[in-house]
Amino acid sequence: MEKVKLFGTWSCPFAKRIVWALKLKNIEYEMIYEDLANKSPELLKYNPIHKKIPILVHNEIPLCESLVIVEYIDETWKDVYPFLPKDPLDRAKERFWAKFGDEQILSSFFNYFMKQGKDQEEAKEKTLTNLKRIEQLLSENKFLSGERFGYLDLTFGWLADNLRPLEIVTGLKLLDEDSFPNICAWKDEILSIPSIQECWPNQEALIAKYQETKERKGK
Ligand SMILES: N[C@@H](CCC(=O)N[C@@H](CS)C(=O)NCC(=O)O)C(=O)O
Repeated sequence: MEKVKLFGTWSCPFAKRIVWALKLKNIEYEMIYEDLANKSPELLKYNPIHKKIPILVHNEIPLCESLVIVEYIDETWKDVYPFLPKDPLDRAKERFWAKFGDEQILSSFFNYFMKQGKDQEEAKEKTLTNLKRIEQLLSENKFLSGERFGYLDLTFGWLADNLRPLEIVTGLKLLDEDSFPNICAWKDEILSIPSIQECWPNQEALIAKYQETKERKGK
């Protein structure tokens, strides 16, 4: 009998990758919500190096780093809804873009909405330049992984669910339909997948969370 536990928070973009991956593969698991201001002894024991979530504990063995966890899930439950393509070259390409997204886009995206002045301008420029590459990737297929939602879409899920709440709270507009039609259509496609819909983060709760962050920073 498989025993799967996920340590995370409801809003962590990295933990959401794992929630979506488990849902797509129909894997039962126990969710353990962490308070990152007061990390549990289990979190510190299971991830002593980075002390971060998400952590997947499979039959008492902990795994850390969301991209590693997604691949582990894919390889372990390989018969149900495979995420990565079979061809090694296609797999390598998806891994390249996933790494690029985490290293070059994710933090500048959040910085654009959270920072001010010059830092914000720089973050905007970097994010838009790099998102243009993602827009291009989507010019041939409706998903980043091709005709079907896959590994690369999972890794970019943070973009789909955080964009609107952040735009609402800050009053800033990052992507519009004219300049980024493919990414805008991709966001809608993702939401039309029933398993994703079921665990789509509550948008009102995300808005409230970002509003609270904004007010705290403004003080
Ligand atoms: N590269 C990591 C990033 C994980 C991460 O940054 N998690 C945040 C929450 S969203 C965290 O645990 N932060 C706690 C801290 O930095 O002390 C991954 O992909 O899993």
